[in-house]
Amino acid sequence: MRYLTAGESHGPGLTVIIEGAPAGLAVNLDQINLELKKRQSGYGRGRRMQIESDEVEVRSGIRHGKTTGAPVTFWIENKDHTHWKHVMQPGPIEDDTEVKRRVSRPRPGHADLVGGLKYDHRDLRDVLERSSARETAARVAVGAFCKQMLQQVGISLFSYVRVIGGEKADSMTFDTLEEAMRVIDDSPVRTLDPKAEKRMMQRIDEAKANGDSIGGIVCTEVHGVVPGLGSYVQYDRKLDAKIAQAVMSVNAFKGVEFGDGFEMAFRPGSKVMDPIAHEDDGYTRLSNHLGGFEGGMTTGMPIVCSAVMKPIPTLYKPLQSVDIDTKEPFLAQIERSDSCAVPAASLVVEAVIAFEMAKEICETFGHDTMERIKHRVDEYREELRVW
Ligand code: EPS
Repeated sequence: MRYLTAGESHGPGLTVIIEGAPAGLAVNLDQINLELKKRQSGYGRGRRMQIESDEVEVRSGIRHGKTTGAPVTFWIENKDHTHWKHVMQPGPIEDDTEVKRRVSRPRPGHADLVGGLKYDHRDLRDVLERSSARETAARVAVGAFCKQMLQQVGISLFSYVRVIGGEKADSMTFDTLEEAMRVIDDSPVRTLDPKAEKRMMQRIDEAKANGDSIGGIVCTEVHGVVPGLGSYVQYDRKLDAKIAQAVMSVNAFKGVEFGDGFEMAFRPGSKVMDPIAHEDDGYTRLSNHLGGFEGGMTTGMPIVCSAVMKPIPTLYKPLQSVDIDTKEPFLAQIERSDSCAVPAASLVVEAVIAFEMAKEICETFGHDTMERIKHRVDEYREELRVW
């Protein structure tokens, strides 16, 4: 299974083609649209999110509510495009900087300058239109689709915010996953700790007032995982490595860890490995410091993957940069932006992990029909009970 996205931030919209998904999967579009809505609604988003109301339109691969096995195409319209028709028109245009909304002052931390050097774009808008995090709406649609596949085989995911602008959430315990998910959905910053939530929102307000931006740490958990997904036999078959690559591909992410992650550098092995036990249901672990992976394979414990997002580079109080026409130092061009997108990004990270999980399930248990995959996963779970 694979997917490709296309589309610019202020172009007509985003297209995504998912290829290799099994036939016979019942697809709930409302569920996909709900995820898109959640991605748009975190505290700290800018004015653009009031313009957009993202919804997928199916263009191929789903008929009468079920996948056919053919490529699935989703289209998400950019409502803001009506204000950008001239700026984004594909046909030639007279050399009018005003109309083109040409960008000549690269923003530090963005793809602007390096993208310009690489593709010889003297109008940096040709870089920023595609490097924009608008593209992540398409990836959330893919993730929401994949979550419906995973649900069929008893695997569920959720994500939450652990840190925003230095404010750390305490770890919380909940009786059920559903309860935790409800708390996250009710939180404007998608965190589990109500005390930290207030402090995080204060930091966002301060950043906004100062023309600054803040980043944070998000965490995705995957539950109901079968052991043995991914393989130790070759570097490019390790599932933790594939997930790390997917997470690092999300705009503005700078680091990934599994389980206790970077904390492990401060502890001896006896406080890091997860002791093995055997129960009625088969093998289990007495802890989950390693975040659900050994040897690049799932252990069957929940996958716990955290990742750090840098503050958004577009600052209302810009940093020094150089004008690419005059080579004179200037303050970088101000583009409309968000002061914090960490809550939204938690859903994007969850989405890309959902895709890697669904892909791995297909690779391990077959691609053709959802029913067969389901049957094989059930059989495997049964086999492991007595192994
Ligand atoms: C973004 C800048 C802002 C964000 C945008 C990503 O958009 P604009 O430049 O139109 O104001 O709102 O995010 C989205 C559109 C989105 O859907 O997440 C950027 O520079 O990356």
